[in-house]
Amino acid sequence: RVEKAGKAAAAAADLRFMQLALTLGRRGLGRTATNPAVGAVIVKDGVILGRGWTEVGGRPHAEVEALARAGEAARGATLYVTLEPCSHVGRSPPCADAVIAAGITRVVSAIEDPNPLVAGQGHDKLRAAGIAVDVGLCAAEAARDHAGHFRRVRDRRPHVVLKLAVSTDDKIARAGHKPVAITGEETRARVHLLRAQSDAILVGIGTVLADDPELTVRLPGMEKQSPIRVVLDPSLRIPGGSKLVHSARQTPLWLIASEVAEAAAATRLGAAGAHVIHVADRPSITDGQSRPGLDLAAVLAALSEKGVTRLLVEGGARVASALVSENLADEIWLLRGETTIGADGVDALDRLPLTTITQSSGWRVRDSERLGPDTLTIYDPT
Ligand code: AOF
Ligand code: ZN
Repeated sequence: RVEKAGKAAAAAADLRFMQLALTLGRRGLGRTATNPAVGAVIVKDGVILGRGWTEVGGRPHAEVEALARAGEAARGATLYVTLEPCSHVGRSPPCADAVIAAGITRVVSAIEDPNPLVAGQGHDKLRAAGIAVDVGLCAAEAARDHAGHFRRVRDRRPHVVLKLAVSTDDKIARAGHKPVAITGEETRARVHLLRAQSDAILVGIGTVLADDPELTVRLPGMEKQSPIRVVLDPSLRIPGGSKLVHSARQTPLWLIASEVAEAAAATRLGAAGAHVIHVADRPSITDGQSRPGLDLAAVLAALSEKGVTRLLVEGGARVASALVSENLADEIWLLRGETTIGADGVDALDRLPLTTITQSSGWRVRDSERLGPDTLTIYDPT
């Protein structure tokens, strides 16, 4: 019985340290692309000797940081890490080699790295050096945190989070797209945090023309963590006087234009600091109907190519429904406020009822919470 109790205590300690590593890793979300935001903790006899997370820009890697903190004390210690230590020579030598050289005797790793340069070889290298390697603790949490990296290496597109803020009657704006406050202060703070944890935010040109949004992070102390702002603007209609164009020199603004967009407009917007990316036109499929517009899959491929791994889509109805009907949304954040708009308001999804998400076997609730007077429900595809 003593042995059993000891095993349970050891498992509980493993879980606690891995959860700490996950928390540390999340500090880098939105700031490490194209690298995943990894966390690492080094522990000996229950004492934490070093903590690390992937630094801004993706280097140094988490393990190297934690090993540097632990120094000589790492000899004989356990490393908890939220992703398989790398085995490839990248911008610095492989983390697996550093772990071996430091004398770590056990590695608890949350999940294998699907990057073909690694893909199990990091774990193999550690085992070959005589290190005890346990893989899979908190794998689901780690997969969620690394979703951007996994999508990038597996599907050559970003992980896409679709945010929808709707009224009690499933509307996102008043008739004529007149803006209206739907959700409150708590929701705003939560959305800004989500922005900071994303590499880029995307909206359609309709949202820019209707709302003139800034799409930055305005949380105290986090103002510098605004992601790249991306606008789907096939014919480059964005006004030179918009807040987005005005702030393009402080916070990057990428405009996704059709191949046939006017060259003069591209030059003018480029001179204002925007970066114009041309993508092929292809009718997107909404509600079984083909409609002209940018090829969303091509847009996502172009963003991935440019290093975006975590993309937040904030509107409007047309982009949202195209993403949903083309199965390109990986998560949906449905924020429901107390406001009621009325039947003449703008529907959350263009030509699709919201029940396409809320009452469909294609989506299931992962999480639900109150944000002041509002509710946030997060849906995952089934
Ligand atoms: C780790 N620890 O903290 C991270 C890893 O371009 P490089 O050389 O930085 O390598 C990038 C790859 O390293 C990336 O695609 C992913 O497979 C892995 N990221 N690995 O051991 C870390 N961020
Ligand atoms: Zn590494």
